Amino acid sequence: MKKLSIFLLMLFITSASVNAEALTGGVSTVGLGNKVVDANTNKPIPNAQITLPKIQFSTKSDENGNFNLNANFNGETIMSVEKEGYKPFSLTINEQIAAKPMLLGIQKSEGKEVVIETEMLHLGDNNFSAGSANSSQFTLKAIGPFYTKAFKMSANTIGLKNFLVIGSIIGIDTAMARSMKQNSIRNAFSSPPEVYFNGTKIAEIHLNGDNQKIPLPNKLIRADQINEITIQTGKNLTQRAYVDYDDIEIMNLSIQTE
Ligand SMILES: [Ca+2]
Repeated sequence: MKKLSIFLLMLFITSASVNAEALTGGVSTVGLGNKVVDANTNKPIPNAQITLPKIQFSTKSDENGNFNLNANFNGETIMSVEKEGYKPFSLTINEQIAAKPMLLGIQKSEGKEVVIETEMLHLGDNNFSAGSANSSQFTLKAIGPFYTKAFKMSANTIGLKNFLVIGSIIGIDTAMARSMKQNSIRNAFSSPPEVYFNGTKIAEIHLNGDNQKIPLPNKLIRADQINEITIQTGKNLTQRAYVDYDDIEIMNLSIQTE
């Protein structure tokens, strides 16, 4: 057993030095060669914070916008990029995506969006199947079946188009998510998460993905007053013995006005 561990250790050291050589030679290897740029100008963005909340990995881009993901994770995970003056950005990645160089274009904030939440949220009950979409992802304790946030909207938003933008959402186990092969559960599926704006249901979310934009009906906006967004997760429709909420994770909520 000891011999085996020493052998494995040697193997590890050997492969690590191969990677190091590739790096100094300027060749991209696993997790290397990623860059953050301004989506409009393509100019590199230094000092952006790149985070994988699942495994509490965090790094910053260098003066040329470059960063490495020296992180181990399995399955899909949410990666977020934060930089002052820019819109919060997140992306669902997996090992295959992370193995290739990633070019991330982030957009300058125009002051037209209201950031509602930048922390990763886990809705549900921490009871989920191993085949669930992104089940290996769940490390945060569930805050319960719903999330609510109050925020102010100015009077001029009524004449414009307004959206709730969900940066990333994973773990949804609806029939549609199953048919799109977003999970590997064979015998169960859940109702979709529902979105409420000032008490009225405005959307159902059937699929996992990034940057989902949900229109906010203008007639529901309370101008210059407190407005409220609620996201309620679905229920497992094949479990009748008890209530099993669909465990999902959400990152980066904002209201955008166009
Ligand atoms: Ca559950």
